[in-house]
Amino acid sequence: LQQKGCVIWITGLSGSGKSTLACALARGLHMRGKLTYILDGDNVRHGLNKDLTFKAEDRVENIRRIGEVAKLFADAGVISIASLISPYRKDRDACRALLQEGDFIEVFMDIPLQVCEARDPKGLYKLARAGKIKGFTGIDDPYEPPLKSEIVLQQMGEICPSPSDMADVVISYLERN
Ligand code: GGZ
Repeated sequence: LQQKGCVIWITGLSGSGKSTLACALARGLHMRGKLTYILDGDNVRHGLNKDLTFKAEDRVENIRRIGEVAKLFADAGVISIASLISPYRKDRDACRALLQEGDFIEVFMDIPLQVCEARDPKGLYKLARAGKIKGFTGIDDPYEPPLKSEIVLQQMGEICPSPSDMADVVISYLERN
């Protein structure tokens, strides 16, 4: 296997496009002959992390486990793509500390709450606003944006770049570094 593993850690609000970027990125890397594995919070919560809720201590554990698994994949030479809200800076930084310098690439989906809420693909923001989901990130639970992520993806005015354009930004970062 002619590749070095690393962790690409995608953080951001629900509805910011983390999973979509993860898929586009995996596709783009696959086309370049790279082996990837996606660890998506929402999916991992159906298996490995099905004992965890959304209260703070369980989110901490969700982030910790996904960080450890992402590191195992990276050790095996795979490009692991973690996509989870991972709202707490301290816990993302703990995952970063598991890897060698340069092997943890944090990608911040810097999409305003109002945009995520307008998308509301699963109707969860609506439920959170109605008080039917308690402790929803961005509504009544905190999100701590990264202060120095390797990559920040934003809208250009009203326009959000396409998933494949965003994936290209990440892939060119990987190629440069
Ligand atoms: C945030 C929640 C919540 C609460 C359910 N807060 O956009 P989605 O729906 O498909 O993805 C979100 C997912 C968040 O799981 P993560 O493992 O990424 O979160 S964390 O890193 O904070 O542990 C959302 C849905 O689960 N969801 N309840 N209360 N998102």
